[in-house]
Amino acid sequence: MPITPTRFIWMDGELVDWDKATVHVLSHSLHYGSGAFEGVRAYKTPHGVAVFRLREHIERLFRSAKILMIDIPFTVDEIVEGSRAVVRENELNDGCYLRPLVYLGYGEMGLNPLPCPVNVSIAAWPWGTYLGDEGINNGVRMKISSWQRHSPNAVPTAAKSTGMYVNSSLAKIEAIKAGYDEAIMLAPDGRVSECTGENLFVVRNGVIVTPHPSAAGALQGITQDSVIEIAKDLGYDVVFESLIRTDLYLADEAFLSGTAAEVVPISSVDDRSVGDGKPGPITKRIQGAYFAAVRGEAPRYEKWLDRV
Ligand code: PPE
Repeated sequence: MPITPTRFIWMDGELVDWDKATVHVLSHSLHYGSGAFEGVRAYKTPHGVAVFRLREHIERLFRSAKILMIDIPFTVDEIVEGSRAVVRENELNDGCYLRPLVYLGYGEMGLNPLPCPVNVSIAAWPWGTYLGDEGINNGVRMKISSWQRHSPNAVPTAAKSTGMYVNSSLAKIEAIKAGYDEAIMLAPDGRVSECTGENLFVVRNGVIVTPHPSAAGALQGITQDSVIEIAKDLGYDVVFESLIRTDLYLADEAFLSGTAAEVVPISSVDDRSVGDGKPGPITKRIQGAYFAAVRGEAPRYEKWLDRV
């Protein structure tokens, strides 16, 4: 997905011109994947642009850093304010995607990351639908990947670490080359984990089921959490439960959730249509309520909006 440049990127406390926001080729994270990042979206609302669940994202960034033993030289408040500044100063009033990144910079080489300088950047740019307008409206075709999700004792799946995404990218390449939109990854025990950059839900007999992030070795999604709250508010039962691949084939409805992707119906898994292959009624209701929440059209979820 192409990036549309904006004016400034926040780097270590300063707003730097977009073109000057560069790093040295010997930066540690570039070699060893030793960084952590976030993906956050801001939306246009009737009362100005608002970042969706900003503090929760930045708190997760700090949890990722903790797992990686990276000591971020800023506070949560400073990164939250830096994120707001990037949206404000770039005048991204119609909304945008934000990418906070913690990376180990230039100064040390070798596998011991502990002596490395810790740098933080926050970029933002307008970003359209991640899996395409067609996907968001009519559903995406999924393939179960031959690439397994990491064992949490090999690469910690609770950390949104840059290096972890080699695994996701391999799965994504495989799915795209085979003509699908996105991949579903199974955990080492064979159970459904998540997608390359999204969590996954199925609907079975009116009950909404999603794998528990810790049990499934998946990222604890903030969109997943939002969907669960919205679904319960709409009166649905939501349960954390392990899923196997045939649960996906036999689901009445299925959808995925993520900040970049938002809420996207799944039309088929491994060429078996989910339900009748069209977005199901529960999926559509939840998707509609999610978009109303992020766009500031649902007073109940104002608490999730951070105005810049
Ligand atoms: N699982 C993974 C592996 C993941 O990367 C994401 C977010 C999620 C689940 C959903 O988490 P949340 O955004 O909190 O609901 N993926 C980010 C990166 C996407 C990318 O292309 O890069 C995102 O959605 O911003």
